[in-house]
Amino acid sequence: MRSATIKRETQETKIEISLNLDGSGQHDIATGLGFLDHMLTHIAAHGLFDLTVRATGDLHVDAHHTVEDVALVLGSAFDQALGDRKGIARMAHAYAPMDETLAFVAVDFSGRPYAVVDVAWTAPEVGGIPTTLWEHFFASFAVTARADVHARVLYGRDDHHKAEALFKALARALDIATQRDPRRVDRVPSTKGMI
Ligand SMILES: [Mn+2]
Repeated sequence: MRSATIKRETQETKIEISLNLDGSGQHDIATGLGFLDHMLTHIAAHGLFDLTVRATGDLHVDAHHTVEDVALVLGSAFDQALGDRKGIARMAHAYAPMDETLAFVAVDFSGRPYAVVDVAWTAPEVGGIPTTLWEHFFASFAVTARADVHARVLYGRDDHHKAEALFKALARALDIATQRDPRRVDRVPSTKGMI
């Protein structure tokens, strides 16, 4: 089973995430932030991952710690579920349109954490969450997933659409990158022989 359950508790947040890479898109997500739930649901539904997320964060402060820590734990879940990364496609990219918006995400489960996020937001907030936090979400995810993640909104007007298209593109890219390619058998997909 390529799956993982990760619990993380700090004085700021308490988070538990279960992920099955070879799922069917079943999801049960509650973070206390409706818009974050909406985005994580897209990862499950469009990545065909089974995903359970429970988060209790210091929302009386703001959304920052909850968004950040959910991203960190989600990245850890991908890292753990992928194990030694043998046989996976490793690199993938996807475009996702949503009405007037077009988003692009490329991922590489390279073992080398890096994130580049290029989005021109229209407003300072979307769904009660500062739009700048989405860049932080992708960066935090990249660190613990030990992946290179490039995310870009090519154009669009509506910030809800921009965020949603980004997460749909992330989901599709993660699905393809984490799939096993039978031609690789059990080889690590790196000329170094390890990731
Ligand atoms: Mn929506």
